[in-house]
Amino acid sequence: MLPVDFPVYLVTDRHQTAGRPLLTVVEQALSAGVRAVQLRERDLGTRPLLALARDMRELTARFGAALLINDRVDLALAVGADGVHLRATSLPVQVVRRLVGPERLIGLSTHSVSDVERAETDGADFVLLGPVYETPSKREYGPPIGLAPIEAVTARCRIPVLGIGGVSAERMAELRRVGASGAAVISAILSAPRVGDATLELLAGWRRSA
Ligand code: TZP
Repeated sequence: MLPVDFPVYLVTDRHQTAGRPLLTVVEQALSAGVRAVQLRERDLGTRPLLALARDMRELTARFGAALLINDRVDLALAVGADGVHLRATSLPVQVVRRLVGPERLIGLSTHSVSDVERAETDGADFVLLGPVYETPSKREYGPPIGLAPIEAVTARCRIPVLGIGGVSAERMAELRRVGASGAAVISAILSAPRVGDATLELLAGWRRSA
């Protein structure tokens, strides 16, 4: 199984690229050092999502980066993705593990310490915990939970925890200080005027705090 050693996990949203093609923007992020991408185009139908997942597989493989598919175990298997990213309403982790086997990564989106503890018991490989900060789309994800739950859960659990929600380069250091294994971002990369520079700044923010 691939190790969870990606401090920046890029989550896609083709509506947040300021009109630029998603694959172009993701390629710029990969060139600048992103090593894991979650394809999360939840409003795309199955056939267009399959086509995009194939392109994304080819692109991430070219950079040796991991590709996880949001929610769609079938599409993850169909395109040979490295894993699946689940949320509370997805198939349960144990069911997905039986489908994808021991080698593929299972990530899970969580919102509380108890969610993370359950994810670890259920056999998820890593979790996203958030929203940590205010995000532009805060209503969809609920109020920010702050850093305290990350600090509490990383002290108790071994599963890697990545913060999500409103993460910027300046915030990478404090996430690392409270024990996070990285951060998942959408707008900090996809909406940046210069995608490569924004990616380098996030990675440098992480490294500076070591
Ligand atoms: N889950 C919790 S917050 C969030 C998701 C998918 C959105 C993160 O987007 P951004 O732009 O990195 O704040």
